[in-house]
Amino acid sequence: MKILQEVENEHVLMAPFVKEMMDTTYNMWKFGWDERNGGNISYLLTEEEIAPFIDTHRVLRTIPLDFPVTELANKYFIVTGSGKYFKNVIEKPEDCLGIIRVNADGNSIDLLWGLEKDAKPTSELASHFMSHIIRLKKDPKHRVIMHTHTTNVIAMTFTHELDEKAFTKTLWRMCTECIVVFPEGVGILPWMVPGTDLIGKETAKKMNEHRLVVWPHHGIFSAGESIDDAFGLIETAEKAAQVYMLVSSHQGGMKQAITDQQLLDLANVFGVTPAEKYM
Ligand code: 2HA
Ligand code: ZN
Repeated sequence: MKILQEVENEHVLMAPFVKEMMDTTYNMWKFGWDERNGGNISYLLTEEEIAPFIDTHRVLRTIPLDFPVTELANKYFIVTGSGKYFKNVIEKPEDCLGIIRVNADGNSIDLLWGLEKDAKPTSELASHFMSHIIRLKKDPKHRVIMHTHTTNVIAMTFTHELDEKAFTKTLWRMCTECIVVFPEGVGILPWMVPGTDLIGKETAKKMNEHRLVVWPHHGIFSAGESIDDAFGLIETAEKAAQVYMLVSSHQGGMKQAITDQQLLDLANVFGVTPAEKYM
C-alpha cells in the first residue's frame, strides 16, 4: 500500500511547473552545462497555479534567510535544491526540487513541498531572490532566474577580454539573431566567490540593465518571463560563444564577420533597440 506522502507526490508531479523544472534541468544536464551539482533555477509561481496541487496552509519546515527580501513577501517559488544534481531531478523531483513561500516579514521561507531529507534551497538563493526583486521592478511579467555552467561562455571568459561592450559585440557578431534575442547585451561581473550575498547584490545590480549576466570562469545567469524565455537566452548566448570558440581557434582566422551596419539593419528590421553603450 502506498503511503500518503507518495500519493501526494504523484499528485504534485502532475503540476505543469514541476514537469517544466524536471524537463529543463534534464535538458541542461544533457547539454553538459550542469556537471555534478552545478546550476540552479527559481521560478515564481502564483497561488492559483499551486493550489490545485498542494495545501498551501501546510508548512513542512521554515528556513531562515540571512538576507531579508521583504519585496518578495508571500511570493511562491519552485526552486532547485542545494547540492542536488540536475541529472537526478527527473528521477527524484521530491528530493531535488522544493516549493517555497517567502514569509510575510521576508526573513524566512516556508517549505510547502519537496526538498525531502532536510535538503535546502539552492546555494545561490541570494543571487536568485535579489535578481527577482530587480527584474520584477523592470518587468511585471518576469518569473524565472536560471544559472548554469555553459561550457563555451566559460571558455570565452578565459580568452576574450572581459569588457562588457567588447564581449557583447563579439556575441552579437557570432550569430545573426543574437542582437534580436538580447539587444540589451550582457553584463559581466568580476570574478567573485559564489554563493554569497555579495555576488547576489552585484548580480542583481547588473540585472537592472541586462537579462544575461556572465560570471567569469564560472557560468551565466539569465532572467525570463518563462522557463523557455530564460533558457532561450542562455542557449543563444552559449551558441554564439561556441561559434566564437570555433572561429577564434581556427587556423585560418576570421575571414569575414557581421558588420556594425548589419547589426543596425537587424535591429531596425526586428524592431529592437540595442544598448546604445554597446554600439
Ligand atoms: O549550485 O552552480 O554556483 C551550484 C552552483 C553554484
Ligand atoms: Zn554555479
